[in-house]
Amino acid sequence: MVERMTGGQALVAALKRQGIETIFALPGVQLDWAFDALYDSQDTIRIVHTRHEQATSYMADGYARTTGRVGVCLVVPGPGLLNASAGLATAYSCNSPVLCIAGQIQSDLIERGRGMLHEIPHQLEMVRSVTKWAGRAMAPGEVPGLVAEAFRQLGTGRTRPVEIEIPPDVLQAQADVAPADVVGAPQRPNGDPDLLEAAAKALGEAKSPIIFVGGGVISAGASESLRELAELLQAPVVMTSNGKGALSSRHYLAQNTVGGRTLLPESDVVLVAGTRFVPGMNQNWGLRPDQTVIQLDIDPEEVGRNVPVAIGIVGDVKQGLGELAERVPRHNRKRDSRQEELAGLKERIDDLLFEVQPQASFAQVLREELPEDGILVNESTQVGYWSNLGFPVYQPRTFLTSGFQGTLGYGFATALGAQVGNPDKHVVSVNGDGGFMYNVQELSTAVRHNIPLTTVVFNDNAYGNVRRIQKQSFNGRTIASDLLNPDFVKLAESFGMEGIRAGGPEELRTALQRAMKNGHPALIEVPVGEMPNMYHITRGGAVRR
Ligand SMILES: Cc1ncc(C[n+]2csc(CCOP(=O)(O)OP(=O)(O)O)c2C)c(N)n1
Ligand SMILES: [Mg+2]
Repeated sequence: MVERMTGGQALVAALKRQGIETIFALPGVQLDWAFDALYDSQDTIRIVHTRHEQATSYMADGYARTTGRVGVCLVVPGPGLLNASAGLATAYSCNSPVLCIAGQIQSDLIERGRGMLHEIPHQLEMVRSVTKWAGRAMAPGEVPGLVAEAFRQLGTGRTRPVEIEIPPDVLQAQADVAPADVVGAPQRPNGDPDLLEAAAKALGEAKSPIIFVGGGVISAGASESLRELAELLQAPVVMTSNGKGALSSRHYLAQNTVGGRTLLPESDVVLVAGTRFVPGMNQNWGLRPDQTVIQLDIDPEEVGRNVPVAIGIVGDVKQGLGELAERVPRHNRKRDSRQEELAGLKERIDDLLFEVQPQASFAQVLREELPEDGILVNESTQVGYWSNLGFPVYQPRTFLTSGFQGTLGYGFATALGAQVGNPDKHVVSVNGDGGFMYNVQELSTAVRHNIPLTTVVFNDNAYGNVRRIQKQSFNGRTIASDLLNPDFVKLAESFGMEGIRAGGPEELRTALQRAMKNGHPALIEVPVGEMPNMYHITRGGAVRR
């Protein structure tokens, strides 16, 4: 039904039609008419306002990745959008469905270079670097279609952030606006049946198949099919840190990348599903030409990008793995259970990881205190690096990383968003003192919006990772890596939040129990010394076969 409304009202109506219930936002003059429209809709759309735009996009990402629903952030143009861009880059690297709504300068002055408030040239082109699609509305009547297209993009193919922008005069202007159709279920093409059959045959006939998976299995909701296929093939499932939870860590077939390095050389057919298949910084997996690679991915550009593939299947990973599980039995060898052998390998890797102290003991306490469905949001800090490999994850969407961006400082705000999206689950944010202070101002957001997140800060008064590398590689010449910190407990208290200091793993346990019970945000500071590096393990070759 056509209705007379402002562009701002058209925006809010379109978001409501898509079922949006939460927006992470920071206002400003170009957005006044959007916020005034949101004022009237506070019973359906909750506004969580932050203290810096970077937190709006991080929170939208944390919300999106843990719920599978679209996370929305709303920011002013120019500096506001630039501030949000590290969060968009992180969401981009983690294939997260984030919708960023940005302001613009007055519509008839765009790209004139007159120096209007918050003007940056080529804003739309700039944001395309960290989104899969971006668009602009130049009249209120265009707003519903723009929002619908944004949701179509979010639900089609590989999920990645998108951006829309609306100039202030368009948000203010009144017009007769017709609603656009609601975008329905995600449109994700099915894989080619002939290729799936060829893949099923190769896997079924393989002597020692192996499966590598990443976050794509989690965003596709393909865990069940993955487990079924892996069990049929008795194939180990190697999960990247972003793919943790695709198969429960309790399963004997579930392996981390250390296990992957150990098992890959003896595998003849390698199924790569929903992962870029890149082991880490400037390394490759060291495949041999006699190993057959089958790759399944929703993104055609990803197939064969990093390794040559014998069979490349473009399609939805859930449908593809389901089809493979259905087709493999017709080709499958008789296979004995590899439980004893692979559980043994896991144990040896766990023993090796447990030698990395104190990281292992801290992470173990975190796992023991976090419920089965609790969510851990990781960071670029010593206990975090350890967790990428060693932290057991039992369910999809319960372990977040910053993906290939490795964005220091993303964690605390991302965890706040995860907690907003999962009010009934326990969420724990792991931080170093360096990374935590990137978003320290959001302590205010946690209290203001009563987001009951438990935040742990491992404090070594340093960019510890950098300092250790400097010491080891540059003969003790450390520079720009020592940090001066506030008293974190007092800082938390000054925001009106519970602050607890924990001297070691067992005190961390008690602190976590207390924090998770109180139903309010809490910060736990853990003073620590320098921790050992674990490159000898991540680089591989450390485990005997
Ligand atoms: C945006 C960004 N800037 C800089 C870095 C480089 N970097 C990686 S780890 C690190 C230090 C982390 O310090 P802290 O959070 O205290 O953790 P710690 O290593 O001390 O445990 C830095 C500066 C990065 N990864 N991302
Ligand atoms: Mg530190």
